[in-house]
Amino acid sequence: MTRLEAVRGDITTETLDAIVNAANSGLAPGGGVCGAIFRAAGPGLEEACAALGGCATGDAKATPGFALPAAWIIHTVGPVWAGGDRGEPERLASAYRRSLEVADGLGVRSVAFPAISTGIFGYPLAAATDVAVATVRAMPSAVELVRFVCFDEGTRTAYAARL
Ligand code: AR6
Repeated sequence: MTRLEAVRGDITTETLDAIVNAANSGLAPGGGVCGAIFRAAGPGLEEACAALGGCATGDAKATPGFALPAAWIIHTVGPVWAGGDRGEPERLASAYRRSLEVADGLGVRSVAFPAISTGIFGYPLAAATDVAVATVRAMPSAVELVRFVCFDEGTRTAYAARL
């Protein structure tokens, strides 16, 4: 059984086994939480990401955490919101599922997620948190703790309402 919780915070300071990055398909630094993770992890991360050959929307790939407290970074690419009828819910669910599969492959027991797609990618917060919580709950996994790390109070409240 995976335990789910939501906290307010900065995911780059999380001390769980792995943190998830809301990445772009090129696995390039970018902005938002992704830019913050690249800055905090240090230059080794860019080199490691360049060797991965990108990541499709809905897929996930791991690198070490480099200078981060977390041992691993799981890079996943959520969908860009385009109105909701372009497969966005399925692709967002896939990003959460694939991240947990990668976490299981690494043997990690605790994973921190940001609110994937709800920033620059424009996915409406309420709908995105529905997908995040339902998908993680439905996914059989050896991960014992999933922590949704929310950068602002509105996001934390949205998760808290669903947990
Ligand atoms: N810790 C936790 N959450 C954060 C942090 C942080 N340090 N910083 C921002 N957030 P976004 P997306 C929240 O835009 O929508 C990038 O350029 C933020 O407030 O980071 O999936 C990538 O390279 C929001 O709630 O990710 C991609 O090109 C959430 O993280 C694109 O943006 C996600 O916002 C991905 O866009």
